Amino acid sequence: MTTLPEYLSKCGAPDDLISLITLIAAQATPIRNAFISNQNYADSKNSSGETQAEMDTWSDVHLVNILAASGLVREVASEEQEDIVKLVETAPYSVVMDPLDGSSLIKVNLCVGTIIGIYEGGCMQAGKNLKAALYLLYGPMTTITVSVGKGVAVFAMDKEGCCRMLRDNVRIPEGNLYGSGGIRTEWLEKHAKFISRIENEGAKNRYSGSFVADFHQILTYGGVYAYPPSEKQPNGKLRLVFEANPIGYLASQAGGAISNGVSSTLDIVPETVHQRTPIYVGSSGMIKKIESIE
Ligand code: AHM
Ligand code: MG
Repeated sequence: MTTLPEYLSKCGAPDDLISLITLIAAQATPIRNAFISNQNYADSKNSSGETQAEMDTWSDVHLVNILAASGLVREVASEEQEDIVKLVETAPYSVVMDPLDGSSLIKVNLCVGTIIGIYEGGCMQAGKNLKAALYLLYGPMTTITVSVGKGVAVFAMDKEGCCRMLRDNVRIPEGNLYGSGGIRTEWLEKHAKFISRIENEGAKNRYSGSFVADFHQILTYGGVYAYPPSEKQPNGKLRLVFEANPIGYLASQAGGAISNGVSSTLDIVPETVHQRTPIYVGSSGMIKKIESIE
């Protein structure tokens, strides 16, 4: 079975990008091993005002240290850090990351993940400029879903830590699963119309509370993951830089799409590191539907 570095090399990725991606993928083992002793919430809050889980900060510190030691990274923008972390000024790449997405699910042992985007140059670029994106999913298996702009492939980590290909040329089908965040009574009219329209067309609700895990399901079976705007949160909950952009890039590489309900979030140049955006991501037909509703 093709290994992760073999696949990246076949895609024509430069050697330093291959090293960076394989280094990040290898962190799935220490991160997974840390779950057992980091089960609780910490006393701290992140820049979005959310209480941090011990695993949020553990994985953030761990990944920043690893990226710093690699010498390949200029800047890191992390969901768990107030400001962009400056590393090696002359290094080729910058990393955007959600070190542990879905962290409220750690206590209940549901699937969580690490989301990564890699840019050439600095962090504050539109998602369409990403050179690579990947996520590590800590489910029954540890999997790595990756794109370097040549489609999407999924790897599973074996017990020696080697990432072996499970699926290549992944395409998001026009499926009928949906998961929507927010509270139904607080949904705005456009979102409520969209959900009722797709439900009437047979869409089935599946929502776990982990964006990365819910997206992985959509990537496989098709449908849409949404975190909509509301009166209280006009830009929804999720963040453009660490969550929407890497996942949106993977979705578009798999023939799907991402939108804020009006247009692609991949075209937005971020103004602030922690800015939020409404998210609709999944099968391209679903994204056309939400964008077509007034
Ligand atoms: P996190 O990055 O702090 O884990 O927050 C993002 C998470 C997503 O993984 C998930 O889809 C969403 O927040 C769940 O929010 P809610 O509890 O409002 O449904
Ligand atoms: Mg997150």
